[in-house]
Order: sequence, then C-alpha cells, then structure tokens
Amino acid sequence: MEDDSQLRVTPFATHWGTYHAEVRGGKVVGVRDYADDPDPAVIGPGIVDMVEHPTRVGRPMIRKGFLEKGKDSDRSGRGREPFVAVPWDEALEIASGELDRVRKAHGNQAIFGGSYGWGSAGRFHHAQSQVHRFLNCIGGYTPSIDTYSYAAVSAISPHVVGHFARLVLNQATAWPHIVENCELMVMFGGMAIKNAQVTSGGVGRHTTREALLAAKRNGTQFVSVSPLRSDAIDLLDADWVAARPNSDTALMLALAHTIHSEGLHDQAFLDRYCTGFDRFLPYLTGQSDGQPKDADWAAGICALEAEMIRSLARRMAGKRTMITVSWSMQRADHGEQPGWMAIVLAAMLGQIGLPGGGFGIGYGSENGIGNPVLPFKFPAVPQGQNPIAEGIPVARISDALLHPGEPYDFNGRRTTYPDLRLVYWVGGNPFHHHQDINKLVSAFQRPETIIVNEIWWTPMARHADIVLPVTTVLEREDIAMTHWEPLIVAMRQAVEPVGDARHDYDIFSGLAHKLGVGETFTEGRSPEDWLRHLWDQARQRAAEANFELPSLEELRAREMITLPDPDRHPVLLESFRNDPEGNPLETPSGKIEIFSERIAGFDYDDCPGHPAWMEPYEWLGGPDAEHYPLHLVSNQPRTRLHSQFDPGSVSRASKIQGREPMTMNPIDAAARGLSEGDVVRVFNDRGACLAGIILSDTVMPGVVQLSTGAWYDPLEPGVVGSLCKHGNPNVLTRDKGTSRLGQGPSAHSTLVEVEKFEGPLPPITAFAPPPIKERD
Ligand SMILES: Nc1nc2c(c(=O)[nH]1)N[C@H]1C(S)=C(S)[C@@H](COP(=O)(O)OP(=O)(O)OC[C@H]3O[C@@H](n4cnc5c(=O)[nH]c(N)nc54)[C@H](O)[C@@H]3O)O[C@H]1N2
Ligand SMILES: Nc1nc2c(c(=O)[nH]1)N[C@H]1C(S)=C(S)[C@@H](COP(=O)(O)OP(=O)(O)OC[C@H]3O[C@@H](n4cnc5c(=O)[nH]c(N)nc54)[C@H](O)[C@@H]3O)O[C@H]1N2
Ligand SMILES: [Mo]
Repeated sequence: MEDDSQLRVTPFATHWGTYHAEVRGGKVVGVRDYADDPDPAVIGPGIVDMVEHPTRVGRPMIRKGFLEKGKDSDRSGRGREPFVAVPWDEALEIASGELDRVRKAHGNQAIFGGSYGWGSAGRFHHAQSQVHRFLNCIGGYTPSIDTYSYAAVSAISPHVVGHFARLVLNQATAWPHIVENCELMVMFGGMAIKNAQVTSGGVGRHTTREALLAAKRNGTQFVSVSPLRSDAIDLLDADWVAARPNSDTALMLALAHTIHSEGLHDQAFLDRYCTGFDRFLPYLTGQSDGQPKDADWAAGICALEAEMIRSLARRMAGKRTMITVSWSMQRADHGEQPGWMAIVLAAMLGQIGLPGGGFGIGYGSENGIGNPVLPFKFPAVPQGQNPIAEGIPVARISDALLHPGEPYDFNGRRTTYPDLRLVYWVGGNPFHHHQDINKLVSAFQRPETIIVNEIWWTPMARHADIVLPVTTVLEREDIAMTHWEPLIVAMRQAVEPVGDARHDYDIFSGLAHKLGVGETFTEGRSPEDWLRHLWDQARQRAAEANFELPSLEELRAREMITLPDPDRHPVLLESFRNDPEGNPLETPSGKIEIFSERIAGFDYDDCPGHPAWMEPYEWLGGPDAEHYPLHLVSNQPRTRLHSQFDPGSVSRASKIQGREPMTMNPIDAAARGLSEGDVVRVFNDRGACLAGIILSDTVMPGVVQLSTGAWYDPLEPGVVGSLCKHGNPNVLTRDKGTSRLGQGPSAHSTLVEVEKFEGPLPPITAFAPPPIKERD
C-alpha cells in the first residue's frame, strides 16, 4: 500500500510549461518547474490552490428558473438567479433533451458549438475537439471561424502571401538564423516576453529570452515600436519608439516612402517576386490622392519626429533587417493593414527569404514561433464531419445572437447570421474574451438554452442554464504533444476528481448515449484506449518522418522525451526566393501581392486593394479623444493565461485592493490627482470597471494598460451596463470587426477616461460560488 503521507511527484503539462505536481495525502501541495527550462513561467504555481478552490463547480447545476420552466424561463435571470444542484443523470437528461428539442424544432444550425477558447493542454482531453466531435455525432452545429488571436491577419494572408498558420507561422524563420544573421530587428508591437511564457498545447524549454539575448550578444540591434517600454526586455537596449497606438501602418508607410524616395528599395526583388508595386506606388508618393505618405505626414499621425523616421528607414535599408509584427497589432480597427504593410516594407528591402531578414508575424506572441517546427503532425481526436457548412466569424458572436437572419460581409462573401437557439460552451470564457461585455450580456439573454462544461464558476458558467462540472488536468491521464515544441509529456493523474467532476469525454459519452449515438461517439473506447490509439498514430506519423517514439509504457516510465532538432531550420519563403517559378506562392498570382486584385474586387472601403492608412474608429488622433483622452491597451496578462486561475495565488498577488492592476504614466496620474495604489473607475460610453493604479514611465503618456482576464464581476449581476467591480477591460472595448474582410476582434482600439473611485469599495464576489439552493 502506498503511504498517503509520502510526497509523490507526477508530471503534467500546461500551455505555459511542463511541471511535476507535488502530491501529499491525495492533495496537490506544490508544483516543480521542468528542470531543463531556462526561463520558467511565473504563471505555474497559480494552479496549486485552484484544484480544490471554493469556485470549483463540484456538482451538476441548473439555473433555478431554467429548472422550473426550461426554454420558457425568464432569460434575464442568467447571471443573477441561484443554481440548484441535481444528480448527474438528471442533468444529462435535461441537457440531452434540450439538444434534441432544438435540433428537431429548428435544425442543427440552431446549435452554436463554436465554443472558442483555450481549454487545457493535453491531446485527448482537448475541450474543443471533444465538443465538436460530440455535436457532429448528433447532426452538427454552427461553428466559429478563425481565432481571437489573429483573425484579421489570417484572413488577409492567403490573398497576399499564403496560408497564415501553415506558411507564416509554421515556416517562420527559426531563431538560430536570426541570431546568426540579423543585424537589426524592428519590432512592431515589441516582443513582450510575458507572452512567450505560452505555447498552445504545451511548452518545454522557454527559449524566446535566450534567443533574443543570443542575438543581442551577436550584435543584433533592436527597435521596439510600442506604447510600452516593457514590451522589450531591458537587456536588449532596444530603441523605444513610442508611436501613438494604432498608428503603425502610417509609420510603416513613411519608412517605405523614405526608402523609395532615396532609391534604397530593391527594385529587382519587387519585379521578380511581387505583383502590384506599381499600383501601390501612386498611393505611397501621393500621386493618387495628393498626400505623400512621407515622414512629415506620418510624424503628425504617430506623434513622432520625422527625422527619427527617416533615419530608421535608412538604418533598415543598410542592414540585414527583420521586421516583426506582434499579433496584438491586428486586434485593432483595420487590423489587416499592419501585417500586410510589414510584408510590403520587407519586400521593398528585398530581404525576404534570406536568413535573418524579411518579416515575421508573432515572434514573442507565443514561445513556439521561431522554434523549428517538427516535420510531421501529431494526431488529434477526430472531430468527424460537420454537415452545417456555414460558420460565423469567431468574434461576431454577440451580433449573431442579437441579429439572426441579418446580412453581413466576410472575406468576399455576403451571408446572414443563423438563428441560434442553444449555445454549448466548452473550454472557453467569452465573458472574459469577448469585446463589449455589456452587449454580450444582452446577447446571452437571447438563446433558449445555454449549456456549459466548466471546471470553475467562471463568469461564463455563471451565465449558463446548465453547468456540468469538469476535471482539471491534474485529475486525468493525457499526453502533451505539439509540433511547436520538441518535448512530449506523459501527463499523469495526480489526484482523484474533485467533487462529482467528470472528464468532458465522459460527459459527452453520457449525452451521446442518451441521444442514441453512444457507440458512434466513443467507438467503444475508454479514455485509456483513446490515449493508446492517439499515441499509436503519433508513433506511426513520427516514424514516417524518421523520428522514433517509444511505447506508451516507456513514455510513461520516462515521463517526458525530447525529440531531436529537425535537420532543417526554416527561413521564411527561402524556397520561393530560390525558385519563384518552381515554388510559387498560394496567392492568385503565385507572388507576393502588394496590390491584390481579389481584395480590390471585394470593393470594401475598410480594406482596399493595397495596404493603406485608415483612421481607426477610436484613437488618440481622433475626435473621441476629447472626451476619452486615454488609449487602453488591454494586453495579455503576465500572471495568468487569459482568465485562467484568476482566483489563484499568482494572479491574486498582483491585484491592488483586490482589483486588477492598471499601469499609467505619472504625468497622466498627476493630471487626475491619482497616486500609486489608488482604486480608479475606468470608463467610456460602453461601460466602466474598477482598477488599482500602478505608476510607471514604461507606459507612454496618454496610454493606460489593463490586462485581460480579471473575472467579470458586475455590481448588479445580470444587468446590462453594470460596473465591473474587479477590472475586466472588455466592459470598455468595442465589439466591431476589424473590417469586412477579416471581421476580427478589435479590442486594441479603445479610448477611456479614468477618475478616482470615491466611496466604500464593493467587495469582490467573483471568487466565491454563485448562490446555490438545495432542492425544495
Ligand atoms: N480586450 C481584449 N480581449 C481579448 C484579447 C485582447 O488582447 N484584449 N485577446 C483575445 C485572445 S487572443 C484570446 S485567445 C482570448 C482567450 O479567451 P479564452 O480562451 O476564452 O480564455 P481562457 O481564460 O483561457 O478560457 C478557457 C476556459 O476553459 C476552461 N477550461 C480549462 N480546461 C478545460 C477543460 O479541460 N474542459 C473544459 N470544459 N473547460 C476547461 C477554463 O477554466 C477557462 O474558463 O481572449 C481574447 N480577448
Ligand atoms: N502570459 C500570457 N501569455 C500569453 C497569453 C496570456 O494570456 N498570458 N495569451 C496567448 C495568446 S492566446 C495570444 S493570441 C498571444 C497574444 O500575443 P500579442 O497579441 O502579441 O499580445 P498582447 O499582450 O495583446 O500585445 C503585445 C503588445 O502589443 C502592444 N500594442 C498594443 N496595441 C498596439 C499598437 O497599436 N501598436 C503597437 N506598436 N503596439 C501595440 C502592447 O503594448 C502589448 O503589450 O499571447 C499568448 N501569450
Ligand atoms: Mo489568443
């Protein structure tokens, strides 16, 4: 018998790192960082007190009004009414009954299963795969298209250079080439090391910091264009270009203008590898609209010195230059433009396809970008076929719920929103991630039924009708394997499931059985059978690419294995450069499209046929700045992944009087009589939240920085427009697509005002469970 008081350590993986859980007496008491990790994430220990946290859902729960009246309940009770605990079988009976009712009465397209979100690492218990597979087994669902991470740039990328994930991300020039060859790295959006804590699917060694420092030692110079000095680590000695937020496209145009007007561009590269420079040039020079896009013009837009812009352009033309663009930049109004313009600028420098030159989109946004990608794909849980072809752009969820049947444009198509009656959300938290939460609250009062599988009482769970409790990674067996990282981890169960929590797989098996498709969903496999099945496939695929993977037994015995470095480290577009006719791009012309006939053919005023500067709907250079003079940077949090573990120790330690910290420049604070540690009200016409003040000159004047992820905590639950007591910036952001082309989220175009919060501070309630009633 195992001695219960002994310390056990078991391996597991998360999106932010690889760990051993320390377990004593059946409880998780600590985590140890992966020994070979040179730069472990700060996020790690946040998991320890979350396993048995009071916010664990624990038992299946139904909103009181829904339990009584089902689809005819008062839907404004969501987020407000108490929940009632019910036995598993009853919960599954009610949930499967609703799925069946909706698909029969309204068709499967009335079920929204897009269910965006990151869930947890692990190949089998992958929340999105599980929900999609299940819904496909019962006839399909309305899916969502693209990601919150990079919807705008991934929509435009195939028109101008090629598939975003397959080409721009997977073939990103690997760090060793940058270290060896890059002389100047110009980083639009900086390269926030806080974000490189994370890779979707798991991280072994955190390599971004050491790669940057190796480049620095090798003589690379850095320029960081960002509202935050902290977006480049101090040791890089980067030149900080504090351009007005959202003005990057204008800055890039001006760099291009100087390069062209001084004859520093590579005409031979443009002729051989690109189309449409001649159609773009009249815009650049001002021949077509009377406004040269020169440094003097951009200086006014970006609030920078024209001479600085000119000298940066000359430096870029004189060196092996890598232009990088963070994903943040395209989560802004007209977010399609900066990525496209960066490609055009790099094409004018003529270094695309050379090691250490050209462009990259997403270095630092995740650790995996710039890692040599494995030359084979790991298997995933098969999702089956979805008979419902039409999906909605991922960030159009509120519009879809509020405007069924209404038309909208998306990437060259004009279609209508479906009539959604039931929402099934698994592994995501839209009350964290979606813009304009007040609009979302009213949107989520529309569907007849909302089902959520969740581990914790997140704001999404609190706004559901049926909440089914799920296990954490520490309560199940899995395998972490992703082509971004050479480390494969046998994730072992550390503790028994907490309360009545079940795996998503078991929940969907139960629902599938009730709906008569149990066998179709499970294929007769237990979770362990599925793991073996996936691992067998992984071994086979690896073997075909000449990588040898051990048996599952051996993997578990060794706990984790590191695959050898692939022979080839990619240089983005190298093969195209070497032989453009033999290796044409997947664009209509087979070349880099500086002017796109296809995009021009869509005839969108918010995304013309070549990259262009268009004012964002809201920015410091526009009229709204008169009332709301501060630009809000709602970037990714350092202390957590999105909203995950917000009630955990690491995130909580960062709060100020319990509120999410907001960093502002001392000049702006002084103008408002604010001091470090004050609680403020941050507001605009869309909403308001509280936040705690940190003063720092690492934030440029005119900008405030409030990370995403504080659990939405309305003063008046369920009420549209309520103050968020805690500091979720998405009560302030606008819910508008980047353009009709990408329809991506545009959170980074937001203006606010800040004032001292007077009066007694309302207590935080998001970190306690909602009211729960026992059955009468
Ligand atoms: N203002 C603003 N908003 C933003 C952004 C921004 O820059 N600014 N960024 C956007 C971006 S890029 C993204 S990717 C999104 C992220 O948005 P999300 O991915 O929705 O955020 P998470 O907090 O990671 O939500 C994951 C949820 O899954 C749950 N979960 C974890 N494991 C499991 C599991 O095994 N099963 C089930 N059923 N649930 C599980 C967690 O408890 C958590 O509630 O946010 C977006 N929102
Ligand atoms: N710790 C941690 N890491 C994460 C995540 C997390 O939640 N936590 N989430 C992961 C996910 S899902 C994603 S998609 C990536 C996102 O990666 P990014 O999109 O790169 O991340 P952000 O933190 O939103 O933004 C990076 C920086 O861009 C700057 N910025 C904002 N607006 C502008 C602008 O208009 N111009 C310029 N020049 N700069 C601007 C901000 O100062 C910000 O710090 O991060 C991943 N990494
Ligand atoms: Mo993301």
